[in-house]
Amino acid sequence: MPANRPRPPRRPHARAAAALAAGLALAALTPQAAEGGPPSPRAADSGRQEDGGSDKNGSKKDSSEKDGSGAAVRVNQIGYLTGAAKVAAVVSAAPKPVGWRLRIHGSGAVVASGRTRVYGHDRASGDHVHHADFSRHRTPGRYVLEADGAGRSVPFSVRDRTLYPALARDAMGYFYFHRMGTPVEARHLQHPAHAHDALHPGDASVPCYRRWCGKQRLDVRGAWADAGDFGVYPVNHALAAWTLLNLHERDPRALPDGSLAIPERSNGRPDILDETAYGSRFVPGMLPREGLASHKVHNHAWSGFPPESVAAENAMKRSAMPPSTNATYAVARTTAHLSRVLAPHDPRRAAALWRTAEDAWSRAEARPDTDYTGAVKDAEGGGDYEDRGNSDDRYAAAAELYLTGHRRADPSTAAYRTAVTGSRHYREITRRFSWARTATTGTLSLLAARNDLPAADRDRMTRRLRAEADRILAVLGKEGYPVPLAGDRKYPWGSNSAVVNRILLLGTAHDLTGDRRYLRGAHRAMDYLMGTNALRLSYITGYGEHSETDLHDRWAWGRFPGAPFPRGWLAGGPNNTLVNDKATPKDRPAAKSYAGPRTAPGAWSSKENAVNWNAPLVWAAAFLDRTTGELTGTGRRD
Ligand SMILES: [Ca+2]
Ligand SMILES: [Ca+2]
Repeated sequence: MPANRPRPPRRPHARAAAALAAGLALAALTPQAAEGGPPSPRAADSGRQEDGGSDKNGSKKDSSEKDGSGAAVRVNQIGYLTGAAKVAAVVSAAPKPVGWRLRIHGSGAVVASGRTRVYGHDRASGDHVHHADFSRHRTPGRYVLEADGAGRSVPFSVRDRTLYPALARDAMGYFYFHRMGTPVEARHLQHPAHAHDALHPGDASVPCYRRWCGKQRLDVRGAWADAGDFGVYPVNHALAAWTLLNLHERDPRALPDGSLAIPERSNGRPDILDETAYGSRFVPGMLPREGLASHKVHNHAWSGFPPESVAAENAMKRSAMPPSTNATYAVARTTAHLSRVLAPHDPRRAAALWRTAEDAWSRAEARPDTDYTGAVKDAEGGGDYEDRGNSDDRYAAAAELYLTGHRRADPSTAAYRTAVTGSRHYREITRRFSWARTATTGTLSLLAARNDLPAADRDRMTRRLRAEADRILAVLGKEGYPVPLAGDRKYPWGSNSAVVNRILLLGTAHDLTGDRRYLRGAHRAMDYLMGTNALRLSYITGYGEHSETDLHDRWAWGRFPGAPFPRGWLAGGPNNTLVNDKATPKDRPAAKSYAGPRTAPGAWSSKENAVNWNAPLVWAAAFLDRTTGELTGTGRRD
């Protein structure tokens, strides 16, 4: 790696997530700052973060009140369904309600008006917030919202048709963009300039680090680059793949054949399955001839930001790191799940995946206590993905094996069923699920796929899901901005992924109960991501007048000068739990702990992106699309 490249942190994403999952005292971690430093980082509290909101003491008048820019009036920058809750957040120091007016964009005609409700001090942001509720206005059109002393919002729509017709597709584009092992072609990309030769075709034959598997070489070609780097990690991939496959199981009509720009778009199989099957090709290859699966494959050193060229990146030394039980259960659950959904379309591959799943399960069961910890000797150039608990991984794997075995009427099904019902995680559902805390995905699969569990057990799972969804709504309803994260706590690394995962739980709760409070709550959480937030920033690239444009992605950022950043990528989001870069501010309230514009190379703590973050964005977009009719009066699609 050229010496003048900034050296990334030691494994930020994995370290933080694992620590959160394990409930460790994060203060005890010792983040390592990047060496060298990013090119021309802007001061953390410059630019965007000053264009809205009072300062942290609440004493400074909002800049928009002075210049009339409207930065203080925050809306969903795309818009609202006619029957959805429509609540703008207005940053105003006024102690009493102020007047608001909804105007037609263009003519300026007032179509609704009222007075704000004073929310007051928002702990997460430090802002003094008012709410302007214009839910009763249901006439489709383009509008701006204006509040006394705070200016006007950006223009937005009220729609009786789907709000985000292309978002699920755009967000799926993240996965094609990150394919490795195959050329990424101009005709399938949003911007042809992003086309490039195959990254890491050499993954067809990778050695084991320090020969932990002898002289064997593993074939792990065919994967998605994981989180703006070039590593492949079965434990993290498992969550991303699960999320996309769960979307398909809940809504088989989502992202059908022909819907995505991918090479497999006209093969008669749903494109969401094609993309997930491509990204999961490497998974069986993580198993050596015997024993546990490699925990991860990555370079021996961090790549440049960005790499000089495809050839330079492909020349990086790269190995399969030592094995773990968790990775082996991850291989089992991903292959079992994929086998189940591919069975109607590709019985041969489904059968091969099923054999791999059973093999991986047996290997993990034979060596149940090989955790991947900081003590494992491995190379520097990838995420850690440390996980000291695998009873959850075992349960999640057993659930997928049981469901697939049941579908196949396989004689081994009874044993997997017992592993499910006998687990202490049986029926577990928590909003804090993650790649390291996986039991919830197993339970949600039990609620998605046909099985022979007692109806009473399924009822209990649904009640738990409902209770968890109620907690999510309670948190969202108490915050100044519509975010399902409690403002009296720190925001975690990848806080926006927690938001989309909670939309997934709300969506599933809505599907199973028909309760529209969960649907409305899911829209409110999307309002937060789309600009009703402390930074007046849409965290989804290309969506909204003020949307994120530079994420911490080694390949997308800087390699393609002049080409726009791809649309539909989710930024990690504000994070004040563990900040170990130079661009993310450290002295701001939780909801403003986010790096400013054009800081991507040094902003991994808040601008990272990841397969397991964009997958629930796909899920959320497809869910909101499918349920549009419920909030526009045209009924359910299905
Ligand atoms: Ca297809
Ligand atoms: Ca675990």
